Amino acid sequence: MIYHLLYPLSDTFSYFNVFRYITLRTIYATITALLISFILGPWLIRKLQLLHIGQQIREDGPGSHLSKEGTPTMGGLLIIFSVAISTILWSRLDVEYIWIVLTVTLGFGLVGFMDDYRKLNNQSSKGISGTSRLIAEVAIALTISIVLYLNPGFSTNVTIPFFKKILPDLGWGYIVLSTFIIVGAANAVNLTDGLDGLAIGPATICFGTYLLFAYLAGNIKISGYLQIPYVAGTGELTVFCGAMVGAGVGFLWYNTYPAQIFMGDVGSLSLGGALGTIAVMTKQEIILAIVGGIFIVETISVIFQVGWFKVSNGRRIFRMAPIHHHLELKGWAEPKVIVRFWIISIILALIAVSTLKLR
Ligand code: 57M
Repeated sequence: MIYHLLYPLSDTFSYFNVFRYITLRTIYATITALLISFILGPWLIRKLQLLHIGQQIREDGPGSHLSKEGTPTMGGLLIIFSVAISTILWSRLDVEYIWIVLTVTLGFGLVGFMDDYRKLNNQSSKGISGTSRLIAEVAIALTISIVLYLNPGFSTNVTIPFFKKILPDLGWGYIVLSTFIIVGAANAVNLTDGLDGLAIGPATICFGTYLLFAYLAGNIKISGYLQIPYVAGTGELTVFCGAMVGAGVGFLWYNTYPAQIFMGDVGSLSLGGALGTIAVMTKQEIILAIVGGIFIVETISVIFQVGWFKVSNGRRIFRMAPIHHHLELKGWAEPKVIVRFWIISIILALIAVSTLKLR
């Protein structure tokens, strides 16, 4: 919004010319989202406590979690609010991709909110049925994927990490892949959010990595030099990713161990849905499996555990899935699991960025 208000005045006030730069607007989007989170965090925590919007802890989980009963949840509302305000303030609102990613963030956030609300109403850790939730998520992701498919400026080629010459064109199949990535990312982040800061840390690192990818994909010269797909307009997604980084760090201030607030499904689903959408729109779809490797490992641990549990009549591969609970039950202290997962996320992000040159 600021761009549309002030840049046109740059003929009269030349210093307003700075607002044309994505880098500057990304920096201030990050700072704005961070400040909103810092300032509103304590207020929201108090409000949720007053409204008794506290986490229900399952009996069959790690014993150490029982003391978390009643921790304020739905903190994802703060993340979504900070990101939305900051993005609308600092990005160019005439770029379709901004509205697409905001729609997914709010849409998946609404699905998560309904799940959280149902858990609170039932006073149990069971929310809306998995099927209803999945149908809603697929409906949102499918709509977005079709909108992108029908956009003449958006390619249905898939970027394969390490191979610049291999760009398979999936045609309408891209709609299926895009839907899978968005819904998969949302649920992978959701599964991972089981320890203090365990989801927001890697998610913030992922958005920081895609901040770079979006900037490169939106710059015709640099994308040409790196031989990565140029997608006109995705440069503005740099601003959104900056807002996500700011909101993520701001939320982590209160979600770090011992957490004063949980993000809830409203947060985990919106973060993951937004991340999957960014990966698709920047044409860095597959590399999300590297950048978001922590989310992939967490999800695979669940798939293997549940699968083996069923085929082996109740035997387990892990002491408990997802893998963060397995490590807890092996004796790793919660902060040790969390920080080590952050370190792995940083390493994966660096590897992912390196693939831009290793191709
Ligand atoms: C999402 N939610 C946390 C919080 C957060 C199939 C099965 C693997 C599904 C899985 C599941 O239910 N996943 C749901 C994970 C929950 O966190 C809430 O949910 C939001 C995110 N969606 O924002 O509101 C609990 O996680 C802890 N937590 C923190 N700090 C945080 O910052 O400590 C969350 C955020 C919170 C709190 O305790 O209550 C969750 O874990 O449910 N189920 C599981 O993950 C369960 N595993 C399991 O059932 N394993 C079995 C299956 C696979 C056969 C097995 O391995 O034998 C575990 N989760 C819980 N208890 N709570 C174990 C049992």
